[in-house]
Amino acid sequence: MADEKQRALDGARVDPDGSRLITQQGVRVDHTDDSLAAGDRGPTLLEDFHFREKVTHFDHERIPERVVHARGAGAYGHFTPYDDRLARYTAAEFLTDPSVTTPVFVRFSTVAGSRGSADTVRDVRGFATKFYTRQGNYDLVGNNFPVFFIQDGIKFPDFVHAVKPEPHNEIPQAQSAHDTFWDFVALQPETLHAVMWLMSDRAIPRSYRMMQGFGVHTFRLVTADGRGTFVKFHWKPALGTHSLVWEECQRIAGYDPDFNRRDLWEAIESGAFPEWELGVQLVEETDEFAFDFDLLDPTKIIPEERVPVLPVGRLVLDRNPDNFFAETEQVAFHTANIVPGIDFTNDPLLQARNFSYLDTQLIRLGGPNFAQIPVNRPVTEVSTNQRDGYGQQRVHRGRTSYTPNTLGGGCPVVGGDFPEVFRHYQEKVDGSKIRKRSASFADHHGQAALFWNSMSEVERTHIVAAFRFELGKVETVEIRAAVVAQLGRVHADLAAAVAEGLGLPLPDLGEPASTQSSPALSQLGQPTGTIATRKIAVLVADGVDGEGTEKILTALRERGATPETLAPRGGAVRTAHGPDLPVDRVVSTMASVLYDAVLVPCGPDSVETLAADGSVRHFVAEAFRHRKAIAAFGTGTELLAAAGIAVDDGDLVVEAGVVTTTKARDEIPDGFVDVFAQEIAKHRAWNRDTREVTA
Ligand code: HDD
Repeated sequence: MADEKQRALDGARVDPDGSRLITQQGVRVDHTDDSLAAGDRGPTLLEDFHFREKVTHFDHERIPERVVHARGAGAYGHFTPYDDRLARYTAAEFLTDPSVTTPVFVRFSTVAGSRGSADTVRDVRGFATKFYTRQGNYDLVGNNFPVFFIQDGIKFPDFVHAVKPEPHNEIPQAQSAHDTFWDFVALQPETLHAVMWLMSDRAIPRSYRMMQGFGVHTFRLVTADGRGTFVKFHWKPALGTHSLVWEECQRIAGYDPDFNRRDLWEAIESGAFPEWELGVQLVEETDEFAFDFDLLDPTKIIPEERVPVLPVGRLVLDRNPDNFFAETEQVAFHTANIVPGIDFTNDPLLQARNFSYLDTQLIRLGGPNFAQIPVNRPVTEVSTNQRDGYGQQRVHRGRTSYTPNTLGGGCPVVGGDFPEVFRHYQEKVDGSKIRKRSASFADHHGQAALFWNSMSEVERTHIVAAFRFELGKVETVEIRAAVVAQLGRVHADLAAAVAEGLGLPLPDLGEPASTQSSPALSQLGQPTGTIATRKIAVLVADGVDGEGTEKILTALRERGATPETLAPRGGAVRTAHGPDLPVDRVVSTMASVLYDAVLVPCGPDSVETLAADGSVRHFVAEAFRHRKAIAAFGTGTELLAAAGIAVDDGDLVVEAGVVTTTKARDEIPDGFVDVFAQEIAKHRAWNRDTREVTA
């Protein structure tokens, strides 16, 4: 859909069709493979302007990567509010007028790794949205965790230096599993709540399309008559919130380091547009002190059971960028980009961010004119007295660039009424200048315990395993012990389990820091029932039951899934009875970790070939160990047996995510695909016992 933003971008888009080689100065050249030299084997001449232009441009093609969130992927889309239910709270048109669809650009990212690092590392994911509203650009620069690691932005350089690669040898890349990070955690217990999220499955999302987003801070909505309401923003993915398992992440980092980036790109290219629902938690100003934590403390959530999330609108991403650098790399988000109807609070982390984002763009994008870069331009008019600076693209006419003036007719004209113009929320502020954390920010363990209490058994097992993995990589034993001591102040069960795995003595164990829980924090209780865009590996070889396979492929595609046939070699496989079946992938180039589920069709010859190949048996066994849905029909079950997976014979047998039938061809029972789809939609068969099967 060509919205206002896309139409504006059209002016900047350049297509290569039929164009000739012309230099930046507009001169046509006929040769670009050899430099101008003095003689056959002589030196290159300085006057070779074409050579110099080409190489100079190349020499300057890199800009500094983002100091955090360097690796990311972005897409365009649009946001539409469901109705005017927020009109009572805000003057922001894009949140309250259902007839207005606002173009957006969203960039997802990891935090710690460099631009070239792998996607599937254990990390926070950025979820930054630029709304090109008719009242100006609004940036909601959030993460997939609702809490942050520190309470005051003055600690941000310390926190980032601790989590980034260590400065002496730049190791490790994109990992929190090293001494400096955990040293910081042990000494700075305000990190603990976010660390719980980091050790949980939230830190390893299956897809950007399957993760929640949060504005994190408490912001303010402001009505036309200046009334404020506290607000927290939530994004909920239509496909549900799902994660990888840790072993998969490590393997995918090798098989496909672009796993999440590719997934987003391919989904949009295929027309399966990712969607999120925007929700808000609203708190009246009069209830500012109604909680046992401070609303200004970014290490705290407001439990959804306490203040429900009100759904207000829908975000759809439907267009990939044309050029990664021009758009995804040059997009510049800034928490201080707000529009009438939205305002800040005194959250000290937010206040620091309001300085940092503008500052960082100046070095990253080379000067004060980065808002003129096409992806950053608002869809509204821009009219300022700002002139000059690196990269100035506009030709400002006239004599005046100051206010007030008479020579320029008084332009640009100031004035107007809120919400036509932005006006700051008139918060009363009164206090002494002090450098001191508010006592209301003092509890660092309560919500870490709340998070632990809210997890299912499986999720807790993953958290303990993550702590053991990460702390196991820490070389300084005292740091391991200091972190475990902090965990002892969160919850005895957690600390004991981590200590046991590390072979450390039990720290002092008191009462849990909280006995409360918030079921909404658990990912597992929230299945969505859809298998749309799920990738299913279909293992085939010559002699496969083509008829049965086609029938199931069709049924899976009808449900929106993406089945791919994998065979020992490319091209097509001969089927037992009908036409050849095209092969999508050669099995040796792929791994089960790149798929959500596995299907093994019938075919005695096909299965014999596959079962004789150790890497194929490994493929199936690994999918089993990662608790993915697996289905087999007819003799396909023999490959499961060869991989060590025991199945009972029957017309339709379902056992902990393994769906089988002895039938093949047109006798495959109708319910087979339904049941397989149900198992895939559950994301994993958490009740599966995987101990007997090694991959
Ligand atoms: Fe930040 C980038 C999210 C705290 C300073 N941050 C950045 C991005 C996201 C976040 C998603 C990537 C934007 C993009 O895709 O271009 N940051 C957060 C969240 C925070 C947070 C949710 C806490 C609630 N950040 C934070 C603090 C500071 C910064 C406290 C500094 C005091 N963040 C930056 C930055 C970055 C950035 C250095 C790097 C690149 C950029 O801004 O454009 O200014």
